[in-house]
Amino acid sequence: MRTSLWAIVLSVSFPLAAPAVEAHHESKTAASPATGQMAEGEVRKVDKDARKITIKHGPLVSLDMPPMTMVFQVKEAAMLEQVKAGDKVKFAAEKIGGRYTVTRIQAGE
Ligand SMILES: [Cu+2]
Repeated sequence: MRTSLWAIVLSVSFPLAAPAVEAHHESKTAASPATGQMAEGEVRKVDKDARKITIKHGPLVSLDMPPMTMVFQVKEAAMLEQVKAGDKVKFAAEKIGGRYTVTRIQAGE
């Protein structure tokens, strides 16, 4: 347990140690419009092997979808480590390659 905690500390602190790289990216303002598109939902099932997540979601304005329970792909497998069944989440989804894909997700408080 100690070892993995230390690994997390290392990986989190590393980007902070390189602020010069970030300064070159002036993309913060360009990325901000997506922030308003986070939808609310509740995780029903996480399938790490298939890289899928079942979410009971509220209205998805970006996908023109009413509230429902459905299965999404996830963009990165690591996203499934951040949430578990029963969690209330905020997430963003896009249609990528014909599949509804969660591009960002965070557990709600
Ligand atoms: Cu849906």
